[in-house]
Amino acid sequence: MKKIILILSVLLLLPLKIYGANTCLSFDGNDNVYCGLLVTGHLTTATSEAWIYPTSYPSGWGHIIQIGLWGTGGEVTLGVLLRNTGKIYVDPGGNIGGSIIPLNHWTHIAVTYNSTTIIVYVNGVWDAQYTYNQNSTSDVVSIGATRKTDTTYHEYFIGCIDEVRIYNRVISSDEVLASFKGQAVSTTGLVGEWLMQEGTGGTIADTSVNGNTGTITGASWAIIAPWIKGTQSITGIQSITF
Ligand SMILES: [Ca+2]
Repeated sequence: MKKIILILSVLLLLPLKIYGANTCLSFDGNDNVYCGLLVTGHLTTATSEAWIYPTSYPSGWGHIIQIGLWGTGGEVTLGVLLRNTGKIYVDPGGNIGGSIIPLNHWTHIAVTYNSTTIIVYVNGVWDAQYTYNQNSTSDVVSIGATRKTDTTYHEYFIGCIDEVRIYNRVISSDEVLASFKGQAVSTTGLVGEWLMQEGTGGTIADTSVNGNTGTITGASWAIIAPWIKGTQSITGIQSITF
């Protein structure tokens, strides 16, 4: 009887572990999520942020969050990538951040721009700053790979991505730090938020006012994300290993 109860308990707990956990998406090197058109025209100010857990550096570039289309006649509004050097790379302009992003750790990335200046934050701390020249053709959003003007993909991220947010404003350094700590940040200007809490299925919900559901191609669900948004402070922790 005890054995039956134990088996039943395990069977009952398995789904709880999937659906009660903070899930994320795992990208193995040829996957992407397409979230559709963010805004008509171009964002002239923006912030992109995400938690990333790279398991391998890409051979060239691995796109984390892309706003815009890249390719013939196209250039992104704001692209946040991981380079084969382990550093954050920002498109357009080929600007590379200062910190090496560790493999098999969670790291928080935020990038802001105000039409002329890009600022890169790593784990809530200023990492690099650049002069910027925006020149996009269409502000569509892709996660995990570069979407080209012919709608094919390349430059794949390898590892996990979670809690992607896009604002149509430059969030402050205090807000970046608060987000890193899992604290609430004003939703003013929040135009895309994909928390990846579904844990199953082929889409991710956009919990911003825009409701741009993301379509998953190839990426799988994982349960290695450590906290649920806004419910747990991780003050002082720079990266987390599981
Ligand atoms: Ca999540």
